[in-house]
Order: sequence, then structure tokens, then C-alpha cells
Amino acid sequence: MTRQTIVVPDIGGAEGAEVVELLVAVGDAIELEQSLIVLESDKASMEIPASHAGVVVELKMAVGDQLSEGDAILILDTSAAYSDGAVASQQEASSNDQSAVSSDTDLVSNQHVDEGGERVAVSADPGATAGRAVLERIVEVPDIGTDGDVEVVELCVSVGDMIGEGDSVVALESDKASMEVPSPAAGEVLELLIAEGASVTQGAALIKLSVREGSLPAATATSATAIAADSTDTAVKPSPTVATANPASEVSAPVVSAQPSSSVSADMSDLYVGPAVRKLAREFGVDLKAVKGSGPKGRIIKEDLHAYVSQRLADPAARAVSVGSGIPEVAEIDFSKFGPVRHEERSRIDKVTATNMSKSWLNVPHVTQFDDADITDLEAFRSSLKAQAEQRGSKLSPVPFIIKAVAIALNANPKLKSSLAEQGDVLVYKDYCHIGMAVDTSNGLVVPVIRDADKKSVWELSDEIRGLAAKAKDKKLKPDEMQGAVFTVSSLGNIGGRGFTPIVNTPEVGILGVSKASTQPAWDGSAFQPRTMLPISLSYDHRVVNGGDAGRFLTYLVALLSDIRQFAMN
Ligand code: CAO
Repeated sequence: MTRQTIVVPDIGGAEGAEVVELLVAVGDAIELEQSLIVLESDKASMEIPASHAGVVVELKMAVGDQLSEGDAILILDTSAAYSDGAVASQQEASSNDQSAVSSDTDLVSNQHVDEGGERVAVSADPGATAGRAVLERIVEVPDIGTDGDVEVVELCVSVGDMIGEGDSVVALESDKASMEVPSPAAGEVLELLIAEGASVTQGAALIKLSVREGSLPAATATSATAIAADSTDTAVKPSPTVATANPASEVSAPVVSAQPSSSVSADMSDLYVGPAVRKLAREFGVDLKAVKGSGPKGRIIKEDLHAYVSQRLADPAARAVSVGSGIPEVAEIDFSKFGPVRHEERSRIDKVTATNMSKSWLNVPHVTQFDDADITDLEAFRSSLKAQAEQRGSKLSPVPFIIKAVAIALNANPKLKSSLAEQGDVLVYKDYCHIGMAVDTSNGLVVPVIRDADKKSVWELSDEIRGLAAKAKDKKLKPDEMQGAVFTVSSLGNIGGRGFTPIVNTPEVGILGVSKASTQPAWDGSAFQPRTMLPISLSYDHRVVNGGDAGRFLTYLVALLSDIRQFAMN
């Protein structure tokens, strides 16, 4: 087997991007460039492609981990047989290789499937690819240093959860200590075998876990007993924990720890708190060391956290710090009082956008100015280019013309592309013209950046806009493709609306909102003429841009859009 560690490639300098989705599992045969995981940074989601083909033998991270360039994602078996599209045939070969099955089976035929307090079964997995076994594993209460009962004070997982090795399964409380029982392996929770409040002793079954072969902890491998189901025995054994072996499975034996995992998580020694409360504390931004626990042995329970937060909010001094500017908060309402409701966790991008919008709204004195550009000639010209666009294999929307015109207008009005520095004492003028373009994606609003928009032709801008928008929608944008804009264009023209007041994307000082063009009657001095009018709105930071600056910029922009021959002069 040739093991190849696949690492996070250059993701444009994003540090600590969160793993939000695993797209492959141990045992999967993957192709070159196949997406492995989805990472989410503050700015974007991106799928990380495989740099080699092969079979996944080990995952080196889990959902929720923070990864940076060079961090390991997984280990692939890239043996020649697995690469170059030979994956399927290799699997076929291994599934038919009964001699390999027997030899491994011989090795383990005397082993019990109930070993060291953790019962394991190899199950048939109709969905599994050949070469990958699925184990059902009962996680039990390990040696907790007492013969007496301990109470299950918290269930940390639910059925269907994908959990990582070491993730807490339950929190237990004895008369001596609180402790969390970590999962000995990564997998999916199939069944909860215990309820909160139950009294348990060592060996009691807690949950049933479905574990992919190979995802068992590496640390246990050295002291482990190799177990494989007898491939000749396809009957379900009487034990509830034993299922059939998948006769088609490759039989590199799953490895099972002979010892249960350690029972007490390290930081429980000085702080008794369950993972659910820890998670809540992280969401509130509360340092748990400041919270007094009222549970047995000083355990911090949810009620302690709520009381702490309420008390902090009631304290005017703390409040000024925690909610900034002393702005009264909007009270949360229990909407279920009025009818059925559904709660959905927001994407990280949505949450970051919300924070950035609030930050800009609260810090930047916004003014929005409106105008209409007569784009009748622009539209006629654009229509005349339809065939040419088709020949080039693309489509030409009004947006590249708008970006081109904005770039020209920005260079003529550089204050609109400046930023404040040194607490507002200094203005930074930029001699480049990178323009951000808001893109609406299923994952939230992202703003890829068109570099040097002022130096590109309308065709080049069109291609780049389409490319960036497609990448944004496919979560393929890198962080550096979303950095460095001097100004943003937010076009809702393809969606509709007569005008809106966009929020400045700080530290930029201006943003252009583009609404839907429509045919309007325009008075030419003797009669009304049908003209195509494009409503645009400019929001600006009034600390930097005054009405005169904004008026000049917008008037010039309207002139450019109304007479695109001007483009040729710039
Ligand atoms: N008026 C009328 N029609 C317009 C228009 C306008 N201002 N702008 C675009 N259109 C039309 C085009 O003519 C084209 O129609 P045809 O195919 O009939 O010619 C269609 O809309 C093209 O739409 P598109 O989405 O494929 O391409 P686009 O270049 O217009 O827009 C992009 C690209 C990325 C800006 C857009 O897809 C998008 O995501 N917009 C939303 C941005 C957003 O959410 N802003 C709000 C941010 S603040 O919350």
C-alpha cells in the first residue's frame, strides 16, 4: 500500500477555515480532483479537491476542525492499482479474492467480538463500496473508578449525529467527579441505549455507533486485537451486537481496542461542565471560568450560564461592553406560541455577513443617492453583440458594462475608492481599481473581486464575472479572490426592484446598487420617447464622501452608461 497524505492546499491565506462537510468516507475510492471536504472561512465556502486518486484509508480531521494550508485532510492508498481509473477493477478483484478472505479469517477466527468492554460487529452494508466494512459498535461505560452507580447527567449526541473520535458521548456524574465518556471512534450514532437521569455502572451500553473500517483510532492499533468476521459465516449471530459480515468486503481486518477509552476528559479536573453547556458558552462568548456552578460538585449547568448572562445583561457597565453603544437589544420571542415553527442553523457566511452588516450600519453614517441612467443605446449595442457573444461561447449581460463604467468613474473620483486609516485622521488613496461584485449564493452573500477592472475590456470583464459568479455558487472561491476591493457593485437587476439602499462594505466607502432596467417615457422637448432606464443607487460613508463627491461620481457614471462611446475614450 502506498500511503499519501492529502493536505489543505493554498487557500489564499485563510487561517483556521472550518471543516463544515465531509464529502468522502474511509474506504471510498476517489478520483483526481474529486471534492473531499468543504471548508468555510469568514469569507467563503470552498471545496477542496483531491490531488491524487486512490482509496481513503484514514480521515485526519473531522467536521468542526479548523484547518490551514498544509494541514492533513486524509490518507489515501495510492497504489498503482487504485490510481489512473483502476479503482473499480481493484475493488472487484479484492471482492473476489477469497483466498485473501480466508487467510485473514484464519488469523482471527478465535477472537470474540466482545472485547475489553467494547462490543463490535461487522455488518453488511449494502451501500458500502467493496473494500470497506462497516462496524456496529456499542460504546459502554468504561472503568470509572467506582463500583457504585453513576448518573447520566447529559446525553451529548443524538441519533444520526456524525461524531469524531474523542467526542463526548455522555456526561456522567458520580459522588466523586463529573466525567465525559469519549467516543472511541468516529462514526454515526445509530441508537441511544440510555436516557438522561439513568443510573449506570461500568459496562452499561450507552450508544450504538456505526464505524467505517479504518476509522478506528490509530492509537489503539498497536495494542489492538485484529478481528474480522468469518467470511464463511454469513448468518446473523444471536448476540444483538453481531451482524453478518459483508462477503464482498475486502478483509483487511478492522482493528479494535482491547481497552476502553479513558473515562475522564482532562479539563474536567478543574472545571465540571458538559459539552452542551460548553457549546452554549462559546455561542454566548462567555468565559466559563467566570461562571459559578450550582450542580453537584460545582458542575456548571445550563441554568448557571443563563443566570450569568442575564446578570451581565442587567449590569449597565457590562452591557455597554457587551452590546456596544448601549443599543437596546431586540428581545427574542418564542414564535411557537403563535404557530408551528422550524429552526435552522445559519451558514457561517450568513452569520459573518450579519456581523459585518451590523458593524457597517452602526459605524458608518450612510447616505444613499439615487439616479437613473438612460441605457437605451447600451442595450441596443449589447443586443447587437448577441451573436458575437454566442460565437465566443458566452453571454453578455449589462453588468460588465456597469463594472467598466464604475471603474472609469472611480478613477476620476478617487475619494470613492479610498479608505479611512489611523482612527479617521488619514485617508488612504488607492492607485488600483479592484471592484467587488456581490453574488447571491445558496450559502449566503459572497463578494468576489475583479482585479484591475479599469484595465479590462468589457468582454474580459464579462468572462471574469461569469467565472467568478459560477465559482461563488460552486463554493470554489479562494479567500484571496474575495480580498482587496476598493468599491462594491451589488446588482439586483436580474432579480427585480426599483431601487434599494445598499450597505457600505467597510473599509470601502462606497457601494453601487443596481436595480432592474425598464422602459420609461422620457420627454425629449416635444414628445415622450420610450427609453430604457436603469435605476442606480450609491450609498457612501459620509465621514469620507460628501454630497458633492457623490453627486459628481454618480452624474459621471450616468453619463458613461448613457453614452458608452465614452468607454472608448478611457
Ligand atoms: N436590468 C434588467 N435586466 C438585467 C439587469 C438589469 N439591471 N442586469 C441583468 N439583467 C438581466 C440580463 O439581461 C440577463 O437576462 P437575459 O438573459 O434575458 O439577457 C439576466 O439578467 C442575467 O442575469 P445573471 O444573473 O445570469 O447575470 P448578471 O450578469 O446580470 O448578474 C450576478 C451576475 C453575479 C451579479 C448575479 O447573478 C447575482 O448574484 N446578483 C445578486 C447580487 C446580490 O444578491 N446583491 C445584493 C447584495 S446585498 O444583500
